[in-house]
Amino acid sequence: MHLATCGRDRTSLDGEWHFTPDPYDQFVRIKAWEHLTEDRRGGACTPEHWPTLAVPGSWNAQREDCTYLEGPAVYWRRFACEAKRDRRYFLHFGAANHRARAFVNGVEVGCHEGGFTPFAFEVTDEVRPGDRNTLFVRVNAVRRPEDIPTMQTDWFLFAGLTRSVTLVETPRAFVRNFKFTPRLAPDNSWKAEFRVWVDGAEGGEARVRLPELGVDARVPVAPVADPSPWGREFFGLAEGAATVACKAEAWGLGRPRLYDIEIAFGEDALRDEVGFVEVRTEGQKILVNGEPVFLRGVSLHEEADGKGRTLGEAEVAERFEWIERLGCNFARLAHYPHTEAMVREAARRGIGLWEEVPVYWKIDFSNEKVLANAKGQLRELVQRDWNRPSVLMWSVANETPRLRDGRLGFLSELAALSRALDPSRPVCAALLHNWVRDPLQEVLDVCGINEYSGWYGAHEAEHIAGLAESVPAKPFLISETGAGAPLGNSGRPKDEMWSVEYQEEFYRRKLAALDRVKELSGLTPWILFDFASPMRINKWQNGFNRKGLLSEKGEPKPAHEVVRKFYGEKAAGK
Ligand code: GCB
Repeated sequence: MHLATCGRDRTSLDGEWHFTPDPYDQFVRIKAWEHLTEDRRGGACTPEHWPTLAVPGSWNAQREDCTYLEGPAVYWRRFACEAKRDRRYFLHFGAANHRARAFVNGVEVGCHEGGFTPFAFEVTDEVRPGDRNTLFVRVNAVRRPEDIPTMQTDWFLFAGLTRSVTLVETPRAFVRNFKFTPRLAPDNSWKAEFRVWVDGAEGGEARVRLPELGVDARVPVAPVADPSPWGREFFGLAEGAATVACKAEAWGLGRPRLYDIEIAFGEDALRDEVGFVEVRTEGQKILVNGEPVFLRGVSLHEEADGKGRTLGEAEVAERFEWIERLGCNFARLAHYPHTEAMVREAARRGIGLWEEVPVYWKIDFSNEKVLANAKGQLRELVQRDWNRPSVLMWSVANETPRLRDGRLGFLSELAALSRALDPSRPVCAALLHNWVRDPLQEVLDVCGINEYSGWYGAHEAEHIAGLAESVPAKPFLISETGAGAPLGNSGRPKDEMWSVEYQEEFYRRKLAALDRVKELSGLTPWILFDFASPMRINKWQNGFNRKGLLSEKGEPKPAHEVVRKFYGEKAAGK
């Protein structure tokens, strides 16, 4: 179960860490965490001489000699801890891309796989009072066929400790996580379920308060009978739920109403923000708070020019300014979980989100371990973000090949897990539109369709006209469409691919054709801004996927205005 940290005592371990590439895997072979930890030889042998690197951050983006290094590599730092007797301590990693092992004072405290979701290791028994605790983290992002993502992706790796690291202090028994599920009643009031998980106690009573609404609910917790959906860290936790009627204002697209919430157990408390929103599907419509919506979206990668996959507050705000300037009420966070700060900011701005796990292209669907890894990543994402009203749907995959062995069973299990964890949100996936009905559509609640005619393949208006027939009677949206053009490359709109005029004309034709598909629930064009991709090696690309409506620096291409105008008209109800 995810360790929620909102409103907790935490010590940031961000900053400069000592770092070394370790291509021969010396660290593991000589058990360096044992030798280099104690200053046995007068300190001469500690890693203090390794140059430093900023955490959070990717080594690929910070050191020229590490641009294409996948790993392994080792980080080291000292940290202070009060190590009080009656408290527990956890090392919390926002993300480590993509396999990590951590060692505190020479003892291995845990390992983790999956490059985009948070995880925490308990270190209560290892920390000592004082400021000389040592921490090694070995990170490895060498690609393997059995990884998720696997050998080939159309995005740059950006390996390392890419998100913040903190030391979390808790009482012996504490609130590990909570889940807030609001349901809209026919009279427009709300019934909210509060589910609470307590770590370190057999039972007792949690309190949930929403001061603005006068809610003060008691939630009895007890050891749970079926821990299967919650993940291995669940054992030793207690769980309970209470349902409360509330008269609250709804959170909606463009209407970001949030309420403070406090979840307490004994002396421990989490403080967070929640929103009252309900998402469901009916026939071919997506309903937000009972009203059908058209999702004016855009896809984006988590990337900032020169900073890799590590966004600070300024970059998060800038991305939302770009999203809003385009006239969007929705964004697809492709192709893996983005930083939690993006999801929180979307909640504050009233922007809906599609969130996704990196089950991308040709992963090894017939391997049980791969399935377990995918489930772990999905579980960590859903448990991190299930309380954010901005999340409208969970995506379990992108463009997975229809005829691949084991694929349907694998993705059906992921869809089932998503529903077990969070039955309140539709399950979706991005599918490749190729005229043949994909059996995965039957498993989903919302179908995303990646449709590139006019870029990959001829420009066929009929291709679009047939869209509605190629999906079952459920909501669908265009999860990708787009054309590549580096900023400033001018040419003939009709036939000069890679020119900004071709891209502009592509969007004119595509949007006009899509506008005739009355059943369409929305679109998330590919993509908001250009992004780094080592598989893009022709002269127009130069290591970048150039399908951005903006350059990687945020400068608009002519197609940006075409999409902006279309969304303006859609918002005005034309
Ligand atoms: C796709 C993929 C996306 C690629 C895009 C492209 O279908 O889902 O990851 O970047 O096409 O540009 O070809």
